[in-house]
Amino acid sequence: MGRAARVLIGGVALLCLALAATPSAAATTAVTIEGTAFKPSTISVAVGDTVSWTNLDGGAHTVTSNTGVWESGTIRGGGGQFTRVFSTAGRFEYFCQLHAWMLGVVVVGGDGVRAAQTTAPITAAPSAFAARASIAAEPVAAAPTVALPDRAGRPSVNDGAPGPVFVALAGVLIVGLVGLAWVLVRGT
Ligand SMILES: [Cu+2]
Repeated sequence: MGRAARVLIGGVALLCLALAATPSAAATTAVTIEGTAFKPSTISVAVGDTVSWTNLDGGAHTVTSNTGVWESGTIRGGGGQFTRVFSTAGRFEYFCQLHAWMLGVVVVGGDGVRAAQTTAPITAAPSAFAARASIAAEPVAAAPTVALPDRAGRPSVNDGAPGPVFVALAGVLIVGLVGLAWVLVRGT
């Protein structure tokens, strides 16, 4: 075998090794939310993969980690999405805060990890009380401003009473009108 052929074979072998050592590109696994359920409810992905949830129901849902690892917030109905990258191996159970019976699990890891963890039953969501407390903590849209009477228990500086500038202008106006009327009456 000539030198050129050996160099070529060596180069090709090195290239193959490099390609084999390169981690495969991270994938995205899709979960749909429909019929008030996560479909599929159990998925297994590799470390570094992305999971994307798409809400096909009419109403809102959440994708909430049972152990507080993540919180999607409200995912609106009609196509709202939430995506998350799972960068550590493990078993991650989640539920919907608005429908605590909606349960799912993402199993992240090598094939050995996944084989063992994917078949384990999904445990129940945290208590409804915890779920409600967590929902209450979410920011809500500001209520429309309503003019209220004097706030109870707090001394009011200006509520309901005309300001000093207004009083002064009204006084000047009244004096002027009275003066004008007096001039008109005297003129006739
Ligand atoms: Cu829901």
